[in-house]
Amino acid sequence: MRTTVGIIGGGPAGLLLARLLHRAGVDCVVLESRTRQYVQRRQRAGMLEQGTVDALRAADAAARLDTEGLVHDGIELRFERERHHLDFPVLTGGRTVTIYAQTEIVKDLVALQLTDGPPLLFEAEALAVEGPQSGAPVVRFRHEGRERTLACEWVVGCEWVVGCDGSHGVAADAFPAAACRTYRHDYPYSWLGILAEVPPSCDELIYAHHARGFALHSMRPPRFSRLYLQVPNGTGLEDWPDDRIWDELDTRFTVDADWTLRRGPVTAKSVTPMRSLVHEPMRHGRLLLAGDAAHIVPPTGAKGLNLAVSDVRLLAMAFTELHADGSTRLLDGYSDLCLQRVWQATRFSDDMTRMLHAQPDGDAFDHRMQLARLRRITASRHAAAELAANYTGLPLPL
Ligand code: RFL
Ligand code: PHB
Repeated sequence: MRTTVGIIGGGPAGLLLARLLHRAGVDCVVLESRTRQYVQRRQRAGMLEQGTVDALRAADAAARLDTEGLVHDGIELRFERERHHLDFPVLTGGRTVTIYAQTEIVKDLVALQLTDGPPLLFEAEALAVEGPQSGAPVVRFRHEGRERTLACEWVVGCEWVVGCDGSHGVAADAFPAAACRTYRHDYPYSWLGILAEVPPSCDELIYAHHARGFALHSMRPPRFSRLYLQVPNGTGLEDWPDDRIWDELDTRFTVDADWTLRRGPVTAKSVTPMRSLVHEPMRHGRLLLAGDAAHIVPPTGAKGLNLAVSDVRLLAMAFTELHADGSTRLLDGYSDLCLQRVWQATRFSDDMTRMLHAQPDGDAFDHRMQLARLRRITASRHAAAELAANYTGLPLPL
């Protein structure tokens, strides 16, 4: 098999990149280690920046998003039993965000690619990227992994390889240690997330700071609520029967107002550790990284998927330019351009995370500082506008 751009990973980054390249006339192949069912069911993000929605529209992949996505004009902050609404259009000069699940984006992009797109191989696990500094890097992969015989190994000869293979992928391993650096921070807590079959108890997302820990109310409308609780690292799901989760959510969302959390059957449950990670640079020779393969942010700022989309928007522009006139100008600038935005999103996600979570090793002073930060945001239009500008998404650095 030969192709111009070999894409490892069929998550949102790899699938959107393939769609954009295909429309620009650049041929590519996507290798995805999991099954179609698995990638379409993996519960993750739900909050899309305007730029992400625009990118999906530009890729002609937003038909369902445009009818089923929910436009939100803001978020609610809760602390000390009070509710505070942040009005994004007022604070940002008209910007909004959209609630549409990552599972649905993946379903939409997979369907488009299988109908009229470039090859997308499921159960095709990349094993290694070889020769990233040569003129023709190679991805070794195993297709239909259950057979596990050497004869099942194919070789894709690519002019470029893009690692969109998430935080546990193999593409980043092809960077020589001397040519890269990873910056990492592990937070001392995790999120226990549930999907519940009950209509949301709110019209906008609620970020709640509570002495017992953070809680977030999100949604997968019209029938599902998506909720998260801060829990200690190492928490096992066996310690959290559904009633305990609902009781804890109730406590953390409590306000001195008439508000009730609706309960319903829990259909999915998982625990995710909070961490930040940035891999620098994002290019080595003819190997480029995009999305979670290059950077992870704690989900408190809802930035991970949005960053993945902005990486591939830049990459698609870069390959289109190369295809049109042979210029590698944008490909040469790709890593530096992306990393500017990545570090800003990492900073914002870190600020939100530290401000909203109970700090297990914090003292009374630290807690007062968190409350002072929250009060400042609700009292100062300037402080609120700064949060809103970051939450709704900073512009692409072009
Ligand atoms: P993905 O989605 O992990 O996709 C990578 C794909 O690569 C495949 N793969 C391989 N394929 C072939 N060969 C190999 N060797 C391979 N190794 C891996 C994997 O099977 C997979 O299909 O990365 P991508 O595309 O970069 O997308 C990133 C997003 O998934 C991620 O950043 C977001 O989900 C983060 N995130 C959120 N982001 C937002 O922008 N808004 C949100 O509201 C939001 N909420 C969240 C989140 C992430 C969460 N968790 C679970 C970490 C909420 C949570 C709880
Ligand atoms: C989600 O809907 O899953 C979600 C929304 C906002 C976040 C994190 C997750 O900050």
